[in-house]
Amino acid sequence: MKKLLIATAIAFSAFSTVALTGCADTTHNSSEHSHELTIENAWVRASEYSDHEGGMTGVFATISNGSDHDVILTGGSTDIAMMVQTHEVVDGMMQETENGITIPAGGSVTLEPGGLHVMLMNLKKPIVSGDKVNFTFAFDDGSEQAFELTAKVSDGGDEEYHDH
Ligand SMILES: [Cu+2]
Repeated sequence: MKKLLIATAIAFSAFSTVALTGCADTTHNSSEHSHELTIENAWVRASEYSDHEGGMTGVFATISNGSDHDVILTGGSTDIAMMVQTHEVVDGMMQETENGITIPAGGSVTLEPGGLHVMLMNLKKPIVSGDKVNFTFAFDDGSEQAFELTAKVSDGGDEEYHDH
């Protein structure tokens, strides 16, 4: 048992070193891409729809594109959900967007309850207020940005999740 723990510790520290090196390389090489995308106020919603396994919820944020070309948010990845989609709300009903969410050149888009959002579906674990959820935003230029989101309750946009 002790040997196994030591082996795990060594493997983990080796991984950390690789991860840090990768991070440094990204910083040097990303002038054309990821530095021009700024993600602020990212959070995940806690609600009656997310508080059980198999539930769903939305990820929200303000995304700014400082580049001179449009960038498309294609979705992202997380360990906590089986499926991640980009959604919009039309006439009070949410649906998957056909081509991600476009962040216009020099502009910004706010994902918010009742509007555009990234949907986490078929949750593997409940999400309740205060939970930390790792989520990585992914864009069509190949860039990604990882966050640890804090789950919180929101008043607005409840109709987003209602079945009709
Ligand atoms: Cu949705």
